[in-house]
Order: sequence, then C-alpha cells, then structure tokens
Amino acid sequence: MAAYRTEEFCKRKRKKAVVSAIASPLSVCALPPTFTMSVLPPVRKDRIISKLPKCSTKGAALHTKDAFHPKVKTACQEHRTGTVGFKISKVIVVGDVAVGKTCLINRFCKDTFDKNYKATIGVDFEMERFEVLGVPFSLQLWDTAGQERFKCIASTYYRGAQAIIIVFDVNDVASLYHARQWLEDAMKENDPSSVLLFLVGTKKDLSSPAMFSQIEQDAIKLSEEIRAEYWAVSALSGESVKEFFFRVAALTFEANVLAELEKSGSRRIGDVVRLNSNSCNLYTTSQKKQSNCCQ
Ligand SMILES: Nc1nc2c(ncn2[C@@H]2O[C@H](COP(=O)(O)OP(=O)(O)OP(=O)(O)O)[C@@H](O)[C@H]2O)c(=O)[nH]1
Ligand SMILES: [Mg+2]
Repeated sequence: MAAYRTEEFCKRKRKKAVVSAIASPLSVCALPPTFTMSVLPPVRKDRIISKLPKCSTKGAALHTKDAFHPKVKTACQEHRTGTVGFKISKVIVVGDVAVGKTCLINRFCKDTFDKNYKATIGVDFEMERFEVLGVPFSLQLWDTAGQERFKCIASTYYRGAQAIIIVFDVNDVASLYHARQWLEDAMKENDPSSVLLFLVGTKKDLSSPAMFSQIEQDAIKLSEEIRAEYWAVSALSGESVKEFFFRVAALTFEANVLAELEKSGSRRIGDVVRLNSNSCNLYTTSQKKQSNCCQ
C-alpha cells in the first residue's frame, strides 16, 4: 500500500511538473508531436467523443446544433486538422469563494468528492486528454481561488483562455449576481470574440425544486445576456458533470478546428509544407504545382 502511494505520488508530481513546464499564459500551446507523444498520458477510453454532446438548456446554449460543424467533421475524416491534435487549450474556472469550483473539477478529473472545504490558494490545474472525432485534444483546467486575498495572483493566470467557466452556487443568489464581475475581470485578459463562456450552477443536490427553478430562471436570463451556455450540476452526486465537461471539450475543439481552417485560408491544412531552396517561392505545398511567376 505504501509502495503504491509512493508510486502514485511520484506519478502525480511528474504530471504536474510536465504540465507546469508546458503551461502557458497563451491560449494554446502547440507542441512538437514527438514531445507531446512522449510525455502526455494516453487518452482514456471514457474520454472519447464521437458525436457532439447535447447542450443542457436550449434557450441558453452556445449553439443548439445536433452535430459538429460539417467542415469540422470533414477535416477530421480527412486528417486535415493541422496542429489541433498537438494543442492544449486553456480553460479557466472562476467564481465566488466556496461555490464548488475545485469539487467540480475533482469530480470530473478524479471522480472524487471532498465534503470538507479547503480553499484554493492562488491557482491549481488539471490536464484532461480527450479524443474528439478521432483527433487527440487536451484541456488544461485552471482552478482559481475565489478568496479576495488570492484574486490578484489568480487573475495573472486568466490570460489566453479559450473557455471561461463562471461558477455559482444555486443556493446562493449573491454568487450568481457576482458572476458578471468575474466575467468582467476574466475578460480584461482575453479576447471576447474568441472565448467560449459557460455559466455553471453547482450544488444542485442541496436545492429544493422551488428554489432551484427560481434561481435557474435568473441564471438562464444572465446566460442569454452574456452569451454563455448554462449548466446546473452537482459535484456530490456527479449529476451532469461529465456531460458538461464533454460539451466544453467538444465546443472548444470545434472552435479550434474552425479557427485553423479559417487561418489556413485557401491552403488546405494538413498539406505538407516544404522548403524548396531552388525556387524563389520558398514555401510550397505538396499538392500545389509550383508557381512559375518568377521563371
Ligand atoms: N452538497 C454539495 N456540496 C458541495 C458541492 N460542491 C462543493 N461542495 C462543498 O462546498 C464547499 C466548497 O467547495 P470547493 O470546491 O472547495 O469551493 P471553491 O469554489 O473551490 O472554493 P475556493 O477555492 O475558496 O474558491 C466544500 O465543503 C464542498 O464539499 C456539491 O455539488 N454539493
Ligand atoms: Mg477551490
């Protein structure tokens, strides 16, 4: 048992060290394939996403389509997702003190729940690997402190998020009202046009149906106003936790592939880019004929 603990402890330390080394304030870390393959753990069987997970509330969803964007599906089928498979997307989790941010992440990443409150000091993070439409995809989940005295440290990690999860407690209406402030702070460090927003009510298990339906109405209204996708979960029972994170992973992946496709413009991503010193046009793709403009 002791040996197991030691080994497990070392494994976690190694994982943290690796993730620290690659953790970046940038939205995405593109790593060389050999590097990611040698240090990242393989994708777990229960982290495979083969179709778009459903939203929780149609009136408060980022989009309500049943399937991934056709361009994304085709790009994945044709292995034209460029560097998406080697990227790590940053997700930040913010919200009032003790609303349940850490428990939410721990339920998903470790399938554990601790009923004793331990404040997050500054920030913590977990890495989760997925396979979406056959393409590996990683999320770096940044768990930030809600306590005022740590806000200054935590906010230095906001930059470069691809998704922002604003957490409130469905039994504490003040924590919902504070969501706007959390969003404003997180947005100071990010580009509003490229960030996906999620508003998540936690501790659903503690709420009575009447209380829940009242706060849910307010939460849905706020989601519409700030263009966030709304979810209600319970880290204690696990209700909707996996579904929620699968949705985060799938929508972030979809946005990444679409951005890559757009960036690549007319050049098909996945094409081989070769350096050709004999040509004055140095960059050429394997599928394009060389331009003869300089001949
Ligand atoms: N019943 C119930 N309790 C929960 C749930 N989620 C969290 N809690 C409890 O709420 C308390 C605070 O949870 P944390 O996850 O530590 O809160 P936090 O938002 O990370 O807090 P800070 O790190 O200080 O910002 C703990 O005592 C948890 O056990 C839930 O879904 N149901
Ligand atoms: Mg915490």
